[in-house]
Amino acid sequence: MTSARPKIDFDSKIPNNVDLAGDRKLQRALERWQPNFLDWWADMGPAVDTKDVYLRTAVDVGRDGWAHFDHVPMNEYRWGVFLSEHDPDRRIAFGEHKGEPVWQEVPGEYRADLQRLIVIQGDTEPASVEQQRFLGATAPSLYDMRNLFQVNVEEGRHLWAMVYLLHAYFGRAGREEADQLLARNSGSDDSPRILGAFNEETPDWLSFYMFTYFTDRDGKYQLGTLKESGFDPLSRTCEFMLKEEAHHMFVGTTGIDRVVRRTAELMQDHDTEAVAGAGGIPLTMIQKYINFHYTVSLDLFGNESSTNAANYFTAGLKGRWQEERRDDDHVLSNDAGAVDAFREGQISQNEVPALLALNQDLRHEYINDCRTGLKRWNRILAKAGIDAELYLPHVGFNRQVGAFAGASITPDGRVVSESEWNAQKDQWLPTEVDKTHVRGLMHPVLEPGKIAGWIAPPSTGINDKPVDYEYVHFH
Ligand code: BYC
Repeated sequence: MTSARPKIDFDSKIPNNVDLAGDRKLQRALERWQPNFLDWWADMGPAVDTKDVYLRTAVDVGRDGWAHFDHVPMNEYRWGVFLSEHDPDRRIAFGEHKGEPVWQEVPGEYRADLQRLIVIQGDTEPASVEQQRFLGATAPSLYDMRNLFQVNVEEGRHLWAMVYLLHAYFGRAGREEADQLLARNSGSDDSPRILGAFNEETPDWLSFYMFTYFTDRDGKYQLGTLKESGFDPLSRTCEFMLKEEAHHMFVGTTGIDRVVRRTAELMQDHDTEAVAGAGGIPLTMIQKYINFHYTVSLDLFGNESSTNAANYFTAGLKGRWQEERRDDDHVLSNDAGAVDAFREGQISQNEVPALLALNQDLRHEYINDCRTGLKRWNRILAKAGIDAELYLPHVGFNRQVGAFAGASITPDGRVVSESEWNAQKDQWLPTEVDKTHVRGLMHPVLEPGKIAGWIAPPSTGINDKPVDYEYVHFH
């Protein structure tokens, strides 16, 4: 494989490796969008006033070293447009165009579908920044505050990535969609974000770690399928976004590790499961937060049986997770698959053409990946000698989208009456009392190296810096 490293222009207003300077019209259009983005960031981005933050900035896309770390004032962060390396030999790996060279321009017949996929992806990025806007005020340590802001600036960059595609390839309609990405807002009554999970609140740090574990992980899988796209600029954009995404999931995984570790310590110290009085988060509450965030994230995979997904695949727009490693014909027109179904009050399965089953196929990969976190957290509990396990609830529990939408299924997969479900739901999902307890623990800890009492410290710092490094400076 030959691949070409695109040249980086870090001096222009918008750092990029897409030769913006060579396309004045596009450059001007993006430079007109830039102040609107900065206004949105000021209104909707992190609400805590800082002097500067130790942040990673993308400066290259090569294999060795793509990021630069330094203290930067957040509003001076250099949000740039970066596509991963270009492979001139790349061919479409699936669908009816399998084997043809990838497209450098949008094929007319797929314009609407591609635009829709890019808009949905783009909509989630600023939504998450809006959801996390107030968390900085209650950060459990400077290390965590820095991680929050890192996630926020990179979601901002991912918005830039999608806006670049809309401006560069979708003309006036694309520019209008780019404006709309700043006009919709998470949780707004009049113009909410497109997907359900992105209109939920992230009011406390336990929710933040759950969001970065479960919801960012949907991002990993959706970006992984768009990375397979026959539309090469989308593929290359997503490939690079995935690099940044890894840290976001690390924040979630290790964040929940640390909450579980601290809860285990408190359980041992006080010889009780009821650690709320000792300033901790009881395991039962952690389980409820898992139940909630996991199930709203399952909804992000759409319907189990989807003609949209079939059409995207056949057209070569959205592939499967690790498409090229799959051992089949990559066309799937003669294959069958099974999808979840809920019929006459019973959990069952439907046999459907494999092409229709692609959302469930991706969800299956996602669920397996989610299980790795549960194993880690249960290992922490076992090591502490605690005889309790956290788990993922049944896929039909608490669903709003797909076969199980509205069904009354318990976390252990029993179908019950609606009244029984409602009578028990406070044992399964966070109640106002739980949320109030968790929020009540959220007090900022701003001294380097110090940590809030409800969470264990991290085992290492960022970029080889010590845990007690001054990751954030204030005025
Ligand atoms: N909420 O045929 P179906 C991330 C709609 S996260 C509301 O099953 P499809 C990130 C659906 O739009 C990754 N509506 O749909 C994470 C469709 O509407 P129309 C974001 C929903 O298209 C953390 C209708 O129901 N990226 O990056 O197969 C922080 C029929 O459904 C929902 C993507 O999602 C829902 N949950 O599947 C920051 C990738 N689910 O056509 C970032 C792009 C379904 O009838 N999106 N509907 O009007 C897609 O690939 C697909 O559109 C979906 C839905 C997987 C979302």
